[in-house]
Amino acid sequence: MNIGIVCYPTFGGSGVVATELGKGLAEKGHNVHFITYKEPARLLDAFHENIFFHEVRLNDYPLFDYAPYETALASKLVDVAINDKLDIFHVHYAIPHASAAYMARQILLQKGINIPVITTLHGTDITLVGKDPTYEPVVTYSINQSCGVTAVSESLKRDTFAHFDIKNEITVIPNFIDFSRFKKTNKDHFKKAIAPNGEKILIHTSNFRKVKRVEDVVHIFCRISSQMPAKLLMIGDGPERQNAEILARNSCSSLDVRFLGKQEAIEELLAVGDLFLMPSESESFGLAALEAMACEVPVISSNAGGIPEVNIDGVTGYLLNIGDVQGMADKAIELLKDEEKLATFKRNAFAQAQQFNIEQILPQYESFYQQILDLGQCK
Ligand code: GMT
Repeated sequence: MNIGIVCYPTFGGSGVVATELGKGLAEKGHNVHFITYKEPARLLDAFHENIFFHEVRLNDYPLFDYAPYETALASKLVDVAINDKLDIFHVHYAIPHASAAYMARQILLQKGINIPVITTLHGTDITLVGKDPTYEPVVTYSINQSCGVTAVSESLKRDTFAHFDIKNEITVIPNFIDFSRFKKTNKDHFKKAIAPNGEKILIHTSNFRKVKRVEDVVHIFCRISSQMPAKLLMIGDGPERQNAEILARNSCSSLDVRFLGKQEAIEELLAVGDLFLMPSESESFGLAALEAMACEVPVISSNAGGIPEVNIDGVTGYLLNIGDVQGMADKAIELLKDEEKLATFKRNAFAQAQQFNIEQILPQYESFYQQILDLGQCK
């Protein structure tokens, strides 16, 4: 198949899932065309056969306070669809990708070319940004006009029906993990450098947006480190990083907290972790938690959104109410102090992550594509 994938090219979850999906499809022999404003972060690691990148360029014009990205994207989709004989558009994150693809599809139909649009909903496109009246009518319309719609969790599917007037079916295809990359490896030298006295290592990775409650991460850690020797690795960057750094400096030993910024080889950092912290306000799935679990790191998380579909309370970690930093710290301390239980949770985390093995999930996307193509004409 010739597949056109539209996504945000950043380290954010939807971009990561879209890129890993594209890489997996290309390995199976499909031609995958990424159409976005920058080469996706996870494509930069190597040259990939069957993968093509088409940059959406925005020409500067003095009239524009805001350059019309959606128009440029739709035009690029038309161009790539014709020249590279695409079979299908698969857009990740509804805003503005679903409406741009809808526009491209209409233009192509006028030229006698029928290219179905599949929209994958990822989270904040529904639970936060998309339901805002600024975008809601267009999001509702473009979801309803998509030929196929998928959501990354049952929770996100429920939220979509709750917040929007959706007439389309939504198929849940969960996020996935590539175990050839995310696996426990021996990084003892690195562990020694981070925790020279055998301190337990806690990890948080995110885009440091408000929804991640990074200040909670610091509060939880300070409570833990007051009870036992521990270190915290804060990985990623974003608007809340500075507040979290100031909080860490003022509330517990800043020597025990390291802010590492954006990192490419997350799996190497996860390899030294004992516990992952995800106190998010909202999380449609929690891909970062799954990445940790694949590397045998149990998770202390909130019970928001789709997290309970990934992290199992009392088995792979613990789930507490949003904002319950004391409860999260107590559970973390309990687990970190009980070596036997910690080892069991690490094994359980790995076993649970296996359910989301790319080898099982990727064929679900392939058969979904085929199902949509077999429908022939849609809307
Ligand atoms: O979490 C973010 O802010 C990034 C966002 C995105 O779309 O890039 O992540 C969402 O999609 C991920 C991949 O499907 C999910 O694992 C995240 O849970 C989801 N984030 C939220 O719902 C807040």
